[in-house]
Amino acid sequence: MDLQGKNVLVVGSGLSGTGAVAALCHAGARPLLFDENEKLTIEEVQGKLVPGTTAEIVIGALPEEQKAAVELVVLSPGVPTDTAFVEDFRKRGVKIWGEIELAYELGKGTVIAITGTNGKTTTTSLVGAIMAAHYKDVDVVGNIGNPYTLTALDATEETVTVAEISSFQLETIDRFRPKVSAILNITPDHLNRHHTMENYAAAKEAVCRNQTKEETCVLNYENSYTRAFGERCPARVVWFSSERKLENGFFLEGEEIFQAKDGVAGRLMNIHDMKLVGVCNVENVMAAMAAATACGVPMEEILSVIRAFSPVEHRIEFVATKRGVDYYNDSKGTNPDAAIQGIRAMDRPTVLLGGGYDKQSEYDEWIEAFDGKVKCLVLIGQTREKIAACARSHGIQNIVLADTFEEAFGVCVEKAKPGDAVLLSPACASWGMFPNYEVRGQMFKEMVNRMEESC
Ligand code: UMA
Repeated sequence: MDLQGKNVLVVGSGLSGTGAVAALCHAGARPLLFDENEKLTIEEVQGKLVPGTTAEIVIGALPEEQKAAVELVVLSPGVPTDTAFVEDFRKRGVKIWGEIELAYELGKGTVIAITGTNGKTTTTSLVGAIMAAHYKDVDVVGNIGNPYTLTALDATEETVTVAEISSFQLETIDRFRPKVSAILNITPDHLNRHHTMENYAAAKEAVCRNQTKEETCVLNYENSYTRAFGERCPARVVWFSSERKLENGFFLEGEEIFQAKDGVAGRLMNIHDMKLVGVCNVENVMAAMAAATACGVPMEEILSVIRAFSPVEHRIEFVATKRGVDYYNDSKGTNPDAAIQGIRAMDRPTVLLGGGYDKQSEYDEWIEAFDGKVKCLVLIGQTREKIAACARSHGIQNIVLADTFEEAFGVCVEKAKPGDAVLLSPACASWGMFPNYEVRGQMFKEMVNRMEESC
């Protein structure tokens, strides 16, 4: 689409919206930046714009005459696609893109798109590091926190863009067609937004919608959704498995990772030769190997980056030992499935700090994964009562409900004894108490680091 002179409505003035405005300005369009949050001021939003870019700004409600002039809508990922507001533009026949589609339309070069319920950020960072070791011009963008629109305009045919893409972002793609896609796993998450697991899985699967057998999709053989999707996936599928030998693909056997081609398997590396820990990370590593191989990176180079790669911040991240207690920040455990990986990684009595924004998740499987290790469950946020009731039904009695994050942290410090662990792994998004999981994790780390060594 030629954007020159087009009236484009950008909805949401966060990272994606301001990134989209910048890209639209460079493309010669006329962006109108709209945010429904009435608490914002025009000056505040103006202050968030990328220097050198301008947009008309509207806060609260969009007047009809401005609606009527809109020729393209660009939605931020946090904006639901099934509201009357969005439906109105659909009825008017106006195209609705997400920020990812806009960036894709403006960008050039090779795109690798990584999605899945868990492991996206680690895998995206790892693939980004592997690509950067082999190619000169590599951008790591998307849900990881770096809007794709900010790099798309500078991309050339030589650029490799490694994008972490969420289900929210995939709802609004149109022609987005990565050379390599990966769906790491699909487990319940964001059901308040997608309503059903079918809708959520369909959003994830959309990452391959425009791919053909000329492109590659990396899929997890051990996830029921991705395994079933492999049958109808339009791309060439490369499998990985943490549980069985595969005829073709990447698999874990014992402590070794193998790559198989037509039934012949070659050993690649021992899992203790990397700094990432846990089966979930072995899966992420195998997915990264598959994606990088599909982009022509030699295996020796891939392995040397994997050996040196350190875990991502906020994901089962060791913070410090204070008064004999090990503190771990797993703020990125924003859904039960991710939080299961967090508690599984603990090998000692643990005081677990959980709870947060209600995404209508079920917590039974997470609580079953406690496996006798959780000596005290400290809960905050909207979900604290629901989680407490679920935990009680699974026989957990030592539960403390706290009103604030600071109060919850104080309880953790008080309950943990030398030799224990304190784990922030909320199984919930941070929204409502924090702007995002990074701020929550950062605050936790600051509180740990401020503690005195001894009482
Ligand atoms: N807004 C509206 N109308 C609405 C909803 C929101 O006007 O109906 C406005 C809000 O008032 C706010 C703005 O939109 O001012 C926020 O937009 P946003 O929620 O899309 O947030 P961004 O700052 O653009 O950040 C988004 C992603 N956020 C979400 O998907 C919720 C970030 O992922 C991503 O890093 C960023 O784009 C850059 O690509 C965060 C996230 O939590 C980390 N993602 C979820 C997850 O990982 O589970 C999907």
